Amino acid sequence: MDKALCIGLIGYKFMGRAHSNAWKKAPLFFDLPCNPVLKTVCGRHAEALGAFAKQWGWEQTETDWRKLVNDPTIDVIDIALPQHLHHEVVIAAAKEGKHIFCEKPLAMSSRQAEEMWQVCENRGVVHYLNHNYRRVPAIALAKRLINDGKIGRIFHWRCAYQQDWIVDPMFPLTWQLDKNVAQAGPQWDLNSHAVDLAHYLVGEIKSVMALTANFVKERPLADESSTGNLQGKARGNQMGKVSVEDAALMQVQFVNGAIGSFEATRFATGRKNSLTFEIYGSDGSLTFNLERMNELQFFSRQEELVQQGFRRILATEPVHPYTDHWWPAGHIIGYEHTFVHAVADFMEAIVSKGSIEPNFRDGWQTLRVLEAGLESAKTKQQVLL
Ligand code: SOE
Repeated sequence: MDKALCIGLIGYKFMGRAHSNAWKKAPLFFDLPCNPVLKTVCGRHAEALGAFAKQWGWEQTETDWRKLVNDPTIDVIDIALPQHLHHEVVIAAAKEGKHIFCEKPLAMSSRQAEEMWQVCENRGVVHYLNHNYRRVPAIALAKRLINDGKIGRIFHWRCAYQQDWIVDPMFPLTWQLDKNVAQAGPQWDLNSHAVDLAHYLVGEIKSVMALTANFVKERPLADESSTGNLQGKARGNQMGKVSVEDAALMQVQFVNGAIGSFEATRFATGRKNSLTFEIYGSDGSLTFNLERMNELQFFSRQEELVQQGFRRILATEPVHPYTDHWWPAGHIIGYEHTFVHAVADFMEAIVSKGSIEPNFRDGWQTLRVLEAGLESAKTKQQVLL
């Protein structure tokens, strides 16, 4: 591992921490073709940024993202910002020839996403969109079983991504609830993950019918210095309008004939970060629950009838995707490991001059589905893609 890859990270809250951890851990657990150097972290508030850099081992700080993007010593721009800032940063970084690791959702619209994808392709830079759940070992195993024909023809996809962090009506109006910054609510934040998984595991979507709901119309304005980690404090008594949906339901048809449903909400009281999916096919079925992320439930019609039934595969054996890099067989891993897997695959793609998925093309395709969902909810009509 002689080649150094200098990283410039923009953003230092929840995702900034998750990404920093991944850059640090990857060389300890993976035999990488290059060595990531935590060079510069960028953010607006110098003092908080300095403390973050010290804690996570970033060599230097920068408060102007344009200077970071123009810095010739930087090889990779890692974007851990809210989505309204992605487009401008990606276009500038790609034009400087930087490889890009970007948090989801990719952009504010599929039009922006398409431009980001095209500019990256034209400049020949590696572009990765961090739908990290593809790199949960149990989900990568589901993909392998599907590819190996164990499920047969897929009939049904059923997915629910449920959280409850804004169920309190006095939870403040953080950026995630502001359309100008977030574009949409759980349809963008949560269904982007779910649609990415559906594309990965089932296939392309050709039509959408949707419904959205807004349960709390106004909330106290947020004290921005207190936001982060899906938390926040009110600035005072002043209220502001919630401009995104609180929940979204979609029903879809896939190109391959399967049908599917998506449920995304921040109002599922008691559900913290629950992502579940079920896939039913002609030869077998798979179900997954992120709250038990090391497990995959598998039903096979190939087995003798007398012993058929859903069985739990613990995806922690050395034969399972990614797991041989961690602990001895049977030892579970967690949320943060998926970011390490992403960073390791991304570095491999850069050094081999290859590509990685999901990338900005995948992000564009996902945003087209999410936009179709919002349009359908508005017009109460089915939208064809
Ligand atoms: C908030 O809903 C959030 O942090 C998402 O933005 C992440 O992508 C997901 O991994 C956890 O929940």
